[in-house]
Amino acid sequence: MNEYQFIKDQDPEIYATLVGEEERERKGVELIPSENYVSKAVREANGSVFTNKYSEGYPGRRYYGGQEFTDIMETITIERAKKLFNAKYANVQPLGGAAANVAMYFALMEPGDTVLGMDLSHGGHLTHGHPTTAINKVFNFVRYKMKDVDTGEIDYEALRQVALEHKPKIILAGFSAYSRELDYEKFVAIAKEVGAYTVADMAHIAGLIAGGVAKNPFDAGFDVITTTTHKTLRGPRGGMILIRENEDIAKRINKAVFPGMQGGPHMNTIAGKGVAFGEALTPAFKVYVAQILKNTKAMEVVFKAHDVRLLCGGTDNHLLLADVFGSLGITGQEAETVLDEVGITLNKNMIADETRTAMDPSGIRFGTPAMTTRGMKEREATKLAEIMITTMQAKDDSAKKVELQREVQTLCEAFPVPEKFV
Ligand code: DSN
Repeated sequence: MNEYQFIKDQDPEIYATLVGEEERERKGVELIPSENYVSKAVREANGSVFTNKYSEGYPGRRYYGGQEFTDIMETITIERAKKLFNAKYANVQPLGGAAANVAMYFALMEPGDTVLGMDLSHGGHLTHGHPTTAINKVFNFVRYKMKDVDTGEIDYEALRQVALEHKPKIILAGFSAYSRELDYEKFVAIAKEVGAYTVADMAHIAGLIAGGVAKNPFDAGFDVITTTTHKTLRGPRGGMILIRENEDIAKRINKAVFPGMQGGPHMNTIAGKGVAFGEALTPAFKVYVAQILKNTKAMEVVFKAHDVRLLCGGTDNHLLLADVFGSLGITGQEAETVLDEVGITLNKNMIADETRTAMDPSGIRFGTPAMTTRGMKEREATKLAEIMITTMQAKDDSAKKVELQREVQTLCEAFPVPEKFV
């Protein structure tokens, strides 16, 4: 039976968009590094009766009755999150990564206090204090950068100097467009010197950490991790905050999430997180995340063979940033558009010390979490990287683009979007 039968009968307009999106996801290759395909089990939980329920508060301490099943479900989800990340406490209620970060700031700081975070043009995130965000009006953000944009090495000495000068309350590690591992021990040492909390925004690499192929900041002594649950972790769209061991921090985080920031948690999404965390605890998930890294490496090899400049000089994780304007003479926007035409989705991206605009920058950002979920391996990653480069070189050649689009479609037909991971 058609899984959208009720929508089809009741609301043909929305039904048409669902069918269209399903086909788009099936027929194209998804290389946006922050996207993935969730299992059918996660989608069932997300679309379940838990969407009907108000559950302000936390398990055992709610403001509404009827919590016998929500309490059990949220507790299971919390316990799985703690196990995955080796955390003593977890809050699984944040509605997204931005909400998690804002709650974390209010839990650990007073208005006017300072955060030391990654420069936004060097891979930091909007919620790390972009001038256009509301949070930037409340807290003071200062920056560290890479020392060398062609190796990705962070300038830890400059970071220390900024910390000594500005005495931040939080030193924030993490990124949305950076492809190397961080030296978490150095962050912790500097934070100790200035009396700051250490927070890692691991939204992009949470799945890699959970599966053991990226370092866990808690092993170096970080206090808090914030994350989304829908990227490499392959869960539903949402956020989460993990606390390594400090009970006082955990209590402040809980209060900052509810009632500080949010009302009723989305219990259906929390159920989806629980199911996804269950999947991430299986041996199959470790194999999956290890393959993500092999696939990005395979793409790196092809881009380097074609002399395309890669920011950070390559990758240790699930994503790559390429300076296509500098190397191939095509802007990030042109590349995004032409690749979309052949069925490859990725995003234009500013590169470090960008000279162009955010809407038409020099770079593209792409990654392998979603294509790896489809079962594609190094051979397909290599093929895709070659198709990407040929497409960008042939951006005005319509006949060539039709041929490339057929190649992408053939690949997609051979690797259907799976419904089950365990
Ligand atoms: N929009 C996400 C990303 O693509 O990295 C982060 O918020």
